[in-house]
Order: sequence, then structure tokens, then C-alpha cells
Amino acid sequence: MGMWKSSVLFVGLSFVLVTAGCGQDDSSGDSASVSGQLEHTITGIEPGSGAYQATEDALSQYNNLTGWQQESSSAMAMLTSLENAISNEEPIVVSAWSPHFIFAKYDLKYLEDPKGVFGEEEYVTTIAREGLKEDKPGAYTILDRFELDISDVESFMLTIQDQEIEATAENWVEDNQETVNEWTKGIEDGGGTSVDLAMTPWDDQRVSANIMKVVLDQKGYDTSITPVDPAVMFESVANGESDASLAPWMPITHGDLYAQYEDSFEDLGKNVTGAKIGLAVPEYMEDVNSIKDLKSAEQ
Ligand code: PBE
Repeated sequence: MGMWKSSVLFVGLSFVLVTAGCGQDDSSGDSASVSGQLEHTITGIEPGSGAYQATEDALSQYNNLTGWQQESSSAMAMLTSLENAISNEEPIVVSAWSPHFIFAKYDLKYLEDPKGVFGEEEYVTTIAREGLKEDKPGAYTILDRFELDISDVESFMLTIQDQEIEATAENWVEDNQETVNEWTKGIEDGGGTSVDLAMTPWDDQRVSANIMKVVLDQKGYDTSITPVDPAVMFESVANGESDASLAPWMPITHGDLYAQYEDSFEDLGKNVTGAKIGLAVPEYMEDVNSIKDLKSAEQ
């Protein structure tokens, strides 16, 4: 809690500083002055996220990011800062990822990443605890078959901006019976068996976990969803406290955690492909197209 409060204060303070900076005659728009207006700060998300770690890696690997810092907060606070910046046409660099509705809602571009710190394509994979196959074979098979189109995840994420996630998941299952029938084909009723899914707290994961809950519950399982940090998500599946998770992002985002626990869970394969993490800026930042275009604080 203490950390949460101080991040909010910090976000508030930097916003004042950035706003104050814009009042000065600093409107030439070249990337050096843009970097100054940004106070050499990247707006990041939760410190426990893979995206946060990748951004820290970028800060240490790009020489031109000397003197830059990442302001960690939460995905929600990042969105608020982004919205504020866009409504005032101010520069901002955010930690971004796809699937996410921000690319549908705003004109944003990923910055090129010539050093490949953020990797290229990411995928999301399903992991299960050791022994799930024997203990709950029906649930295991459904988890194993589960896969979503990235475009479905994205439009679902947009819908839950103003609609309840549970109802949206039920509608999705109703509208996609053919797909769901393939996942549940030949599976016997779960007879009230519990299934615990460990979930990370970002919307794309809330989407898949909630769809999975509807599907499993309709098959007679009793599914609970536990939101945790990525590290706890891996740990709880590895030690058997959770049955499964649909949340690991690979190969970069959660690669280190995956490697750490790899021997203690089973990977059931990709559930979303075509994902991505990186740094993004509004399209109106015309001179900034690559991470290399951000200017060192020491110039
Ligand atoms: N994300 C969304 C998460 C994984 C899912 C990219 C914000 C992360 O960085 O850990």
C-alpha cells in the first residue's frame, strides 16, 4: 500500500513538472526538446510486470537513454497519463503491449527497437501443475485445447471498458459455440470439481481467465480465479497451489520466471499468438520513431 501511494504521488508530481515544462518556449518539436519536455521519463506499469523489467533492460542497454528513468505505477495510471498527454497533445513515452485496446482507441506507434530488447513476437501460453492431467482430466483437456484469436481478445478488452466482464464472457461463449464445442468435445461433466486458475492482473488475462471460467463451469466444474503477480503465478502453479494459468507471456516478457520454474509445471501450448511488448508514443510525435530517437539527458 505504501508503495502504491507513493507512486501515485510521484505520478502526480511528474505530471506537474511535465506540464510546467510545456509552458516554456520549448515547442520546436525536435526530439531533443521533446526528450526534455518528457523529463527523460518513460511511463511504465507495475514493477512486478515483465514489461517493467524489459523497460529497465532497455534503459541500461541503450546508451542514448543515459539519465532516463522509468516511472513505475500501474496499467491504470499509465492509461490516465496517456489520456492526459493526448488530450493536450503533449509528448509521452509509455510501456505498451498488444493485445490492448489503446491501439484501437488512440493513434499510437511502437518505437523501433534496433537492439531487440523487447523481442519481436510474443505468445501467451497455458501452464498446468504436475498431476493435473491425472487428477482432473476433463479440465486438463479443455485447458489444453483452449486458444483465442488476438483480435477477439482485443475487441473483448474494448467491450469491458463499459460492460461487466462476467456478462461479456458469457456472451462470448454463446456467440462462439462452435469453437467452445471443440474445446469441450467428449469431456464428461466435472461433477462440481474445483479448478483454481492463477491470473495476472492485466485485462487480456482477465479476458482469457473469465472465458475459461464460463466454459469450465458450464461443463460442471467450479472455477475460481486468483489475481497475482507474474512471479506468484508461476510459483503457485509450480508448487501445486493453483491448477493452471493462462497468463505466461513468452519468450521475453516472463522468460526469466518461466526458466526458473520450468521443471515444475507442464506447458500445454500457446493460447494467443501475435502478442507484443514495447515502448509506444502518440503518432503526433513525428520525430520520434525509434528508441534511438530519444535523446540522452546528458546532451
Ligand atoms: N503485460 C500484459 C504483462 C503480461 C500481460 C504485458 C502487461 C507483463 O508485462 O507482465
